[in-house]
Amino acid sequence: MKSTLMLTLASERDWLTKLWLKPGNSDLSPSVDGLFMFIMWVCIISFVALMVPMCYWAWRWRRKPGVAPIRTPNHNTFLEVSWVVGPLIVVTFIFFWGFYGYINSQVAKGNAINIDVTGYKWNWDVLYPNGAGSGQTVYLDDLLVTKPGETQKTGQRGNAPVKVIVVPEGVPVKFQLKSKDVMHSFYIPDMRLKMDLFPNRYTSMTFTPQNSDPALSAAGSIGKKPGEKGRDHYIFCAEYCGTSHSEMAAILRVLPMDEYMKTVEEWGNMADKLSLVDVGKYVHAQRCATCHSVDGSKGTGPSWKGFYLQPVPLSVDTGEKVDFSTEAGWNTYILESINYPNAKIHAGYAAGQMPSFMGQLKERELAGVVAYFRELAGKATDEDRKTPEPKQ
Ligand code: HEC
Ligand SMILES: [Cu+2]
Repeated sequence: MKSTLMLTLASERDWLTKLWLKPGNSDLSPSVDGLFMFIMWVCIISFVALMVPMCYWAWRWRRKPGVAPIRTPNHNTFLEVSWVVGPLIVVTFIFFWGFYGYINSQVAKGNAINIDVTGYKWNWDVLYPNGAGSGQTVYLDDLLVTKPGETQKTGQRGNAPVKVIVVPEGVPVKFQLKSKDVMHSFYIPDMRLKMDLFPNRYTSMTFTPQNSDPALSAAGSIGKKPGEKGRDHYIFCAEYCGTSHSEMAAILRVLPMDEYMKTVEEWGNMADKLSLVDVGKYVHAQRCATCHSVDGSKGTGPSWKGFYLQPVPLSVDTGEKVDFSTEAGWNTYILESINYPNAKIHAGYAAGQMPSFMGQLKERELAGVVAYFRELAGKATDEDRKTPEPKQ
């Protein structure tokens, strides 16, 4: 009965609903929108029911010359019981409706696809079940489609491009959320979902994306090449997390299931399609850029620019002789730093900051990182820059 009522309330989409809410795109939207509008109507009705009699009575019983003031009654059991019990019934109803929606956004269906999201200052990392990360970045508002088939460049909003996160239409997905540093909040207004991310703690959200038709895309067709499929939605960070908080956005793209599979597979095999230097750049952008700059500036970790083939000052003398003047010596040092970051510590940097990436990078990605180090030192070879032949 309750769900029929919610559906009716939400599917009406009267002018008042449209004023507050853009059309929802997940299985949760009818319940959330219905509850929102229910509370809205409770507010409107109680406002009118209280304010109109109040104004009328203030006028009706106003002080008149020659009329003695009437003593105010100080007790009315019927009234007192009804303004306690009446609202209690309404808020209890609201509680269970909200709880029902909350549980639906928390308990994932058995066949849900698990997507790992890590927030950090100031971007989102995604990890798909096949190990792929997001393989596409776009500028917000880069392209706006005016009429079908016609695109108009509108310039860029924001300094940094944001990642595209794809999800399949009609299949439940579960985002598993955590943070690397401070609190963030993963907010997808079109899916009616928002959940905080914490360091050292997992939170999650689950929903079934609906409708991959790009025509009604709430976020426009951001950075899409003509013919690219899917419907785009904004993702924001909704917890003030520092300097570039306002640029901590992403795009959620709902694709038909087969397109989704193709895209995630392609992103997983990214390393086989790019030159070694580009693989290194890609790995850096996806997983290392928060701590390692490539312009020589000091971050949480040392910059990757300018150190290759230079001696690295180590804070503890392990007694081991490292020959930093040869490529072999440096490449060994890079690989060791990725697998065992605490084996040797670059002087001036803290131990225990860099997580080990052991087993997380493929061989070609490791070679790519080394090639990128060479590139940043102006020592990349033709082999490093060569795009591999497509495999048949
Ligand atoms: C959370 C921050 C952080 C992330 C993310 C990170 N690193 Fe580091 N990295 C550090 C710190 C701090 C040091 C210096 C201390 C040390 O030697 O462990 C370092 C040192 C290194 C060094 C040694 C360089 C030198 O000049 O001594 C290499 C190579 C390296 N990291 C590679 C990587 C790669 C590759 C990735 C991404 C796959 C990565 N790091 C991700 C923090 C990070
Ligand atoms: Cu944030």
